[in-house]
Amino acid sequence: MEPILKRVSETPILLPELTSSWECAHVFNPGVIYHRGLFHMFYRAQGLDQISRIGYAISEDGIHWNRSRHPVLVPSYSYEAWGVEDPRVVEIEGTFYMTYTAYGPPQGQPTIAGGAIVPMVARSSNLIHWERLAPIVHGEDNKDHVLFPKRLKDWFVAVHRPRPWIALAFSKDLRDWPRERMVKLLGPRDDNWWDNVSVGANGVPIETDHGWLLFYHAYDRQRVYRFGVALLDPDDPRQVRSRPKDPVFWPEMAWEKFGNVPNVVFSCANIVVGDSVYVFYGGADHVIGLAVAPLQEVIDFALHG
Ligand code: BMA
Repeated sequence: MEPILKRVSETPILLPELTSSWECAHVFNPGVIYHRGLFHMFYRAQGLDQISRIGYAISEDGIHWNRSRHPVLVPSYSYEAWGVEDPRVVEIEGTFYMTYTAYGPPQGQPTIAGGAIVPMVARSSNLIHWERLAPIVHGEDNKDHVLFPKRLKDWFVAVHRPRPWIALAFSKDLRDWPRERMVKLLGPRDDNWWDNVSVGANGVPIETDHGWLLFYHAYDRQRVYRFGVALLDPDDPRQVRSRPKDPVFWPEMAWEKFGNVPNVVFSCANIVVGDSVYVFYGGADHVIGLAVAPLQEVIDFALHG
């Protein structure tokens, strides 16, 4: 089997920066937005203190990057004192939004090993200054959250992950996400070889003629992370229209198999530029890679794969 997404090169497109205290250890899991002819990348970085910050870089081609010396988002409150992680970025009605995971000392019960995570939403008018709004939920193991690029029937819609499900949440103001409106979308498939343990959304869902194209990641009992796709109903994304059995991408290169965490490709960005979808991803929680495919091929696979 061949992956549908093809790497643009045998090497990563972004590496840790050895001369920097905050990004010398790992750079991974970037969110990317294409705006007025430039790719803007927001990437998770760890340095000497092992705390995640969000770095920023720009590029004309998505391959060669100019990075900022300073991070654009750093832990600023106790609930994120251990790191701000896995940013996903979208523009809705002229405003930019970043969804990221805040990681900090447990406030009440720990929700993941050692601490608490909170799925946060922040907003910006210029991509540099980010204002925190609110988390989608509190006090549960929930992350991998990302916003749809437009309101649907007046509601902002978020994909999130109340383990082990990918679910949808709805909000009128991006601050209050009523529990009673949350619905499960898709979960691990017990009997399927690659997505049988855990699933979570990748980047912003893509609007196509056949519905919302959702990229997601999953791992199996060996903890190998891979990407798959699903199509959601164009008018009612709570309905899953198709979900192929096989993945579209998986670790193959040495820098995806070995690193900080082995056998991980993890993506927060699948953006359409021209006729192609660009999938930016972390390799082994250590470096950043890029894989591309014609959008039509991914849609065909999502429909018939
Ligand atoms: C998940 C995420 C990612 C990470 C992955 C693999 O839980 O939080 O940040 O890339 O684990 O280690």
